[in-house]
Amino acid sequence: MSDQYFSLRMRAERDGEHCGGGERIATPAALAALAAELVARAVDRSGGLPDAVHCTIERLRGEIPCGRLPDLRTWLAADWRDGRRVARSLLLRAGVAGVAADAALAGLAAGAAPGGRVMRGAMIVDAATGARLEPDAARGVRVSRMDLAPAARPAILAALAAAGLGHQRVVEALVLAGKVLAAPALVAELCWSDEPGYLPGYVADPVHGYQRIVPLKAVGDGRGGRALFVRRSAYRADAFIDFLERQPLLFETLGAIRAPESWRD
Ligand code: WAQ
Ligand code: MG
Repeated sequence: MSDQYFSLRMRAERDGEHCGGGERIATPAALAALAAELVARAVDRSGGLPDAVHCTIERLRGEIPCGRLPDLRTWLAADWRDGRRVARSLLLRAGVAGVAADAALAGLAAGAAPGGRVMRGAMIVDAATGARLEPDAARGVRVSRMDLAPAARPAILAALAAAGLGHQRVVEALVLAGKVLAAPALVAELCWSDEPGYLPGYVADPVHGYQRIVPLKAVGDGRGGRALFVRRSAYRADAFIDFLERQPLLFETLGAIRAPESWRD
C-alpha cells in the first residue's frame, strides 16, 4: 500500500530533559485517535507534567518495506549489577570491545547528555574504541518511522501478550530494535529505560536478536538511554542516521520467542 500512511512522532520534555516519546505509523483513519493517545501518554506521567510536548505528523510517500521482528529471549539476572554484567557479556559476544561496552554502560548510567542528563535519542558508539560518534550529544539519533504493520498488529500483540510480553514498552522497544538491527554497520544495541520504575533493558544484535535482561537497573533510577555500536570501517554517518531517522519500516511478522533463562558466562 503506497501513500496511505502517516508517521506520528511525539516527544515530551521537562526541565530541558527528555521525559517520554513515541513513534508510530498510522493509516489516515487511525491518525486522530493515535495522536490523542500519544499526547495523553505525555501528560499522564507519574514523574510530573511535561514542559513541552512535540508532536509531528508527516505523510509517508512510496512503498514502505515490511520486515520480520527480531527473535526475543529473556535473561534473568540476580540484581541490576548482575544484569549489567550480563549486558557486558552479550555485547562482547556480539563483537563489541570491552572498552566500548564499559564506556557505553558507564555513559548511560551517568546520563549520556552534557551535564549528566538523559539524551533525547541514542548515542552512536565505535564498537572497537568506545568513541562517541553522534553529531549532537544531547539529541543523539532518534530512531523513528517504524511500527508494526497495522494489519498484523492485533495478532502480534496477542502473541506477545500470551507470552507475558504484552507491556507497551516491550512492543515499542522490540520494534525500535528491529529497525536498529537493519541499519548498515550496526554491531549491537544496548538500552534501558529512563522510567524509574521500569527495570528491564536489552542488548540486541543481528545474530541473537532482542535479548531482554531483567533487571538491568536499580529501582528509582531515572537514568536510561540507548547506545548503538557500529563497525567504524563500514560506518557512514549520513547513511546510518538517514536510515534510522527517515526511512520508514513496518514489521508484519513476529520472531521466535524463548522462555526466560539464566545467563552463565
Ligand atoms: N530513538 C533513539 N533513542 C530513543 C528513542 C528513539 N526513538 N526513544 C527513546 N530513546 C532513548 C532516550 O535516551 C530514552 O531516555 C531512552 O532511550 C529510553 O527510552 O523488553 O522503555 O522509552 O522489557 O524509556 C526496554 C526493555 C525498555 C523493554 C526501553 O525506553 C522490555 C524503554 P524509553
Ligand atoms: Mg522513557
